[in-house]
Amino acid sequence: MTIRMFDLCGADPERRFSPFCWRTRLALAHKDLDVETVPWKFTDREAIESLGAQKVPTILDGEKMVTDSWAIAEYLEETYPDRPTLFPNGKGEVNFIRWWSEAVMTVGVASLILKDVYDHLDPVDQPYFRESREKRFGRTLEEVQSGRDKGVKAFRQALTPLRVTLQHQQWVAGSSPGFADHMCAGPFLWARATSPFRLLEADDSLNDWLNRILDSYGGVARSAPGYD
Ligand SMILES: N[C@@H](CCC(=O)N[C@@H](CS)C(=O)NCC(=O)O)C(=O)O
Repeated sequence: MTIRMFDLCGADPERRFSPFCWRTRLALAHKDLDVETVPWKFTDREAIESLGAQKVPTILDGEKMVTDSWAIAEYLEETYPDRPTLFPNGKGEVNFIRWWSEAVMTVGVASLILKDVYDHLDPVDQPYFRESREKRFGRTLEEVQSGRDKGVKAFRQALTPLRVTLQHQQWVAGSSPGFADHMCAGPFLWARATSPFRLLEADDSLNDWLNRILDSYGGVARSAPGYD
């Protein structure tokens, strides 16, 4: 049965940019499950609230609704145990990656591209995004993103644990990819979809891993609209 996934989009419905939705998109591809993505906008509340969800990613597997990227990964692992595992080493340490990728990567990337994200939204979503994100950050979108040429240096430095890990093993999850890789890739795919700003220097060894992610699973991420 085809799984339906509500997936955040910009003014261009093909431009899918949520870091959390990318986690789920890669996890579904990893499990080799049929998926139909449903483009979703921030102001399209009714479409997911009628299912009992507040945010995306949200999936519908038949009658079963699951929301939240971590909960979806757990659901897929439990429901499709015969498919390639998302947690080759169990879930324990992956939980650390979950919170590290959110606190360091997602927050870090937001401070570098937030106004660019806004620029890619459908005009109907822009007032909500500006108001909610400016409240969250306590500054205007323009202020959040200003000084990013300096800020990106600290962001790159903060990626050292990821960079060094990937100098010793092919994937964050070890010898094969897993949900740990999907979580770390999400923020990069978010930026790729919405901003020409370069998060990584051209000679950063992290590019090798990121390129492998982009080309994995039939190139599901590479073929999505974005800045390369
Ligand atoms: N913890 C959630 C976070 C999901 C999330 O924050 N999704 C954002 C899009 S990136 C959303 O749906 N936001 C709705 C809103 O801001 O109203 C997960 O891992 O899925």
